[in-house]
Amino acid sequence: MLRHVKVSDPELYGLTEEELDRQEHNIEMIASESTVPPEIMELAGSIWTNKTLEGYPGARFQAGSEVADKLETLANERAMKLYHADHVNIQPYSGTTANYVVYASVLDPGDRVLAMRLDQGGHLSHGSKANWMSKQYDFDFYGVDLETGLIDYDAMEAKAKEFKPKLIIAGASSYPRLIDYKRVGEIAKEVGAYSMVDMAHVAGLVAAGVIESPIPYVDFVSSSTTKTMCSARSGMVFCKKEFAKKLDHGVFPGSLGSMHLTTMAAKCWSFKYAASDEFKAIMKQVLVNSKFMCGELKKHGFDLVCGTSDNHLIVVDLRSKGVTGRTMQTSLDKAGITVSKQQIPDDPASPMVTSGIRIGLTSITQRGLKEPEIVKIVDLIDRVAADPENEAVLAQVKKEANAIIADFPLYPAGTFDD
Ligand code: DSN
Repeated sequence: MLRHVKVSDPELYGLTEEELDRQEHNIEMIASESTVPPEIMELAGSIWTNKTLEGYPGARFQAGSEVADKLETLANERAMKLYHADHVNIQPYSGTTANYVVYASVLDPGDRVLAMRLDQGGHLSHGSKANWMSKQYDFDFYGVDLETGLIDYDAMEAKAKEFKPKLIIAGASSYPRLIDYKRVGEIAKEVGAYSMVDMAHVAGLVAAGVIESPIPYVDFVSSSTTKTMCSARSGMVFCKKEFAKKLDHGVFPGSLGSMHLTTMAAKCWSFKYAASDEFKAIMKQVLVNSKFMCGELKKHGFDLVCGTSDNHLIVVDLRSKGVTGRTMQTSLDKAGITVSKQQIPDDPASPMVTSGIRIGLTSITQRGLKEPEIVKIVDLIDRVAADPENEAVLAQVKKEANAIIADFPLYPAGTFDD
């Protein structure tokens, strides 16, 4: 790997090797992560990076675009076929950028937008006060029923009628259940709003057909292509045919500049791979592993937000264990298990401390871990929760965590040999 960098910049080469080693030896369960196939790294670092390009196939601002035109056209065709969509724009650079371009396409400054609360599972770019979008548009929020943890669609509808938004956004960063996209689309129609789903976390599950797609039910669907899609660090937006021109204009020249042909090529590869039996089997197993881990966590006395999971992620409410999300994140990390701290609905702790953790199953499923390994991992998580500051416990757990993952290499031997 990196044979030229190895010679010209040994320091940076060393850091990259160190990160490979970290990923190889840790049980990675950050819900927004996955392990990209080597083809993604090849394409994301390929000669496409030399080409500057703006506009759309057949209408470019730079010469020498004929091959890139073929690439973007092929990628668009594959994406639309994979997701059964009328239209796609794959120029956005990330999931967050994909959200911004939808806003740029349909909103004017000061327009009202209704989105899910960040502290109950939403996303920063859906109008959080901390995000600059909150200064451009007038956001209000819906949330979950605090008893069940489930999105309260009746409250969403009532708020939509009262607030009269121009856009309603669904989709979340930390919501372990399925979202009723049909209902979201209906509520938006009822109040004359555009509807949008940010499917970043579940795009791979949707591509594989193991959970329902939002695409038939709403006007715009934005997404990143990392997370369950297991592709390059990039984004994409789908829309109904009637909004195609609006979206394309909102992307370029509306808000973005030259596209990244490297990640476009990588996404193009993924749109083919995601239709394969291999990818579908992985996504199916992600759901099996997630549900199974929920059962194991409950057996060990952990409370789960929403009671279970229907997707790739689990949110654990740690209050009954008397440990914070921040402590668990730090202690598990020391013990070779990587998760993220997570606010739970109505969290008494601050966002930096939190009362929960979020666990994602994609990466470990890609590596081949199944139920027997999950039994062991949950036992390790429980031992850390019981004694999170005990360095001897953490060292022993780390040894066992490393032993579990050692049988499931991140990449097959020889993948990065020259
Ligand atoms: N929103 C962040 C997450 O879900 O972890 C990054 O995509």
